[in-house]
Amino acid sequence: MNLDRNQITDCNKQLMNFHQQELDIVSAKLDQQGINSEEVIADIIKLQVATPSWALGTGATRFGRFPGGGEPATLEEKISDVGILKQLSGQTSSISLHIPWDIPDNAEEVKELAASYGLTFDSMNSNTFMNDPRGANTPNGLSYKYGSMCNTQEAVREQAIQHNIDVIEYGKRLGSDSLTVWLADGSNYPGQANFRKQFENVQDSLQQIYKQMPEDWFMFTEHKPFEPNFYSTVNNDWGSNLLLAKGTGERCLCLVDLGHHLPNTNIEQVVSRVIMEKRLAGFHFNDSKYSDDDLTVGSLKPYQLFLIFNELVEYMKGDEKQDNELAWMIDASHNTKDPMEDLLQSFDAIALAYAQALIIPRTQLNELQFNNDVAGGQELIQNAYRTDVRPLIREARMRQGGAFDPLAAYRALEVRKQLIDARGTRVAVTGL
Ligand code: LRH
Ligand code: MN
Repeated sequence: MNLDRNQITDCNKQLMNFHQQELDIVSAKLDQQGINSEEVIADIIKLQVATPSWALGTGATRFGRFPGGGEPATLEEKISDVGILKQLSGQTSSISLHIPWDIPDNAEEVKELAASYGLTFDSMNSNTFMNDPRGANTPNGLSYKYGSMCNTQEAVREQAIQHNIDVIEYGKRLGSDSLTVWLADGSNYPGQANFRKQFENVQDSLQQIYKQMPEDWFMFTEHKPFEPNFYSTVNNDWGSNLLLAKGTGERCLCLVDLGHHLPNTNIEQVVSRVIMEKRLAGFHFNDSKYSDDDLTVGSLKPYQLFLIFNELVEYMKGDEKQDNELAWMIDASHNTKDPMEDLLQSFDAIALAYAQALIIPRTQLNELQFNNDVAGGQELIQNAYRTDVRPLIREARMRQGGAFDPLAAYRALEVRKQLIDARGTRVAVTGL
């Protein structure tokens, strides 16, 4: 489904004068601080966030699932929905697939379909955390109940390795260039497993996959402290993740899922450490109150998101560069919201935090930090956080044919109603 671009332009018409006034005000204010608003707008346009295929339908918890209507049931429908998000926001140009949930019937046709919406395929996610009912991720017909790459049984590890190689093959045909490996592997009780043997099995398995990975591909390993295992997880934190990445190869990098950190973890410092080691893959953006809640980005801890982007802008505007482009991806699950509205809000929160970090006068900040002007440094970054940068983001969207306010346009154009009219209220489980 393609939206009529004129309808989006019409949505902006009512706000145009108000927008221009606000844009002039903030541009003048930034100009006084030596910040070029045109450069900020250009950077915002460049920040394209991948949409996760598994977040286009209603998510679930073990306590139930309350699906809305018009949800995508096929890979083709998911691609079409991401096309709508791109048209409305101008902030997403790729889709991150999860195998076996998104196995393409014909990869070349799927690639063409995505291209017709201006979309490409971002990182490919493998899945050895559940036994696919069709056996699509268990080529040897063995269960991942006691883990996959950490499993004491070599045949299970071999099966997990083969599944990841299969995922790479799908990715090559779709034009992706990275494999994301999140492992549920771990244990539920003391005495159940040997920490070191599990870690070494995972390390060895990642090395075997890495050897089969094309030279121009990257592997992203993703740490998580717990769930679905509740006593230990092999790749539990940034330390284990860094060890695994370094033990696997130069092009194995650490993916930071914001929800995969124990309460009060200083995630912006984790990001700084991983960047210092030149091993940052990128992000699974979301937000959380308690654990891996997969809530809308910036909905609980927007200041933390800003502080994380402060570390990222220091890296992006600095001289030291990693070989890879950082991967910007959302990983969320929507239990009570329209998935499309939730994703549009997440794109907005990411652009806001990025823009706020982009307007921090970095030279001044370095001076204040060097002179131990504690309050001065704090005030400087808080001033950026408290600056209304929304006119810059609106302008960035409009320049890409997007809506000033994508969520309002989504509702005004009755997109969900159109999807329900087209697809009905059938229930389709296409992910978590
Ligand atoms: C694990 C995780 C991982 C995905 C899954 C959908 O919690 O963050 O990135 O495979 O969610
Ligand atoms: Mn994730």
